[in-house]
Amino acid sequence: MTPGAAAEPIEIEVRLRADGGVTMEREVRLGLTAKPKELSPKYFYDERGSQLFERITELPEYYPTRAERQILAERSAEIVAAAGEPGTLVELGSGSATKTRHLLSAMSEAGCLPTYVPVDISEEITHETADSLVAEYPGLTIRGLVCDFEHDLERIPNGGGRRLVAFLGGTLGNLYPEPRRRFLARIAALLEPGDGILLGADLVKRRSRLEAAYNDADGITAAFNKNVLSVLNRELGADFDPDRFEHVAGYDPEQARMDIRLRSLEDQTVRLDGLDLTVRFAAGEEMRTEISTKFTRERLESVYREAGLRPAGWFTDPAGDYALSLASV
Ligand code: AVJ
Repeated sequence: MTPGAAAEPIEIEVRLRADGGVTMEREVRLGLTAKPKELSPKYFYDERGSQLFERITELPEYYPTRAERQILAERSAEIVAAAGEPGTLVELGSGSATKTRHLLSAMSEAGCLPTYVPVDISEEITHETADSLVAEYPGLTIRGLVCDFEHDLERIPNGGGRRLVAFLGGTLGNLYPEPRRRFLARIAALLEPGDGILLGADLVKRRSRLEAAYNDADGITAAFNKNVLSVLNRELGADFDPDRFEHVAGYDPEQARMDIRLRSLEDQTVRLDGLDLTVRFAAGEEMRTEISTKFTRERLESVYREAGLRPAGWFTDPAGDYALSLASV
């Protein structure tokens, strides 16, 4: 053990800024008064939205989660070796850390008792996850951080040894190019020489498969998409009627991304009391709720370079549907 290191197996720092919802108010007002209208995908994930997303990950059409899990299950030892046998795993958006266990196991098998730094917005989940992980991995040290890593990335502690910062799940695909570059550049600024980033990304493939993954036969993705309207109803005193909108998801090959929208089925007026705002939707008008960018290896490597990162490893599932890639500074 490092001399002077804290003895407690679990330490979790909470850095939630109570902004009273002003960020959401500001963002939603901007999005609903823009042309075309747009909402941020981060508002999908209330309790119901998170449950719907869980169901999406189990759909036969939705391959990314299974592909990522397969790569971690089969190739974690290679990934850990390629990352230079890090002693600390930082995970952005750790949640219940189901997939992470493969990496932690590979790190322990490589011979060091790892430090795990889960970074998540939910304090409850982070505590639960920490408790079960220390029970499963004797000797594991946890230095968690409860925060919105979009804002508080810079608070991530440095644990022992090399650090590997994992950003799994393909969430990077939600970001537009410029915010994406800034986000990766901020991670790059945190890394010391020898540290690395491990990023999950969905890959370009046949349009029919991409579109099927976001237009499942059971309508779970449609329900997930429309759930954002219920979130606005509750959080901002709005009166959206989800039945007056339909789910639309199409692949834009030019931008290499899925474009996910809600289309107004009729001329309608929506009131948001919390914003003192009234918004009109024309029949057929579409409001974007998410983009989900699909990458090629070449594209992702140039995204890395633009952010000051060096590509350092590429791991896909056997079908080549999804990639975990490594980069370093
Ligand atoms: C969680 C952002 C990776 O983009 O595929 C799934 C979210 N949206 N179905 C994705 C999502 C509709 C998902 N990410």
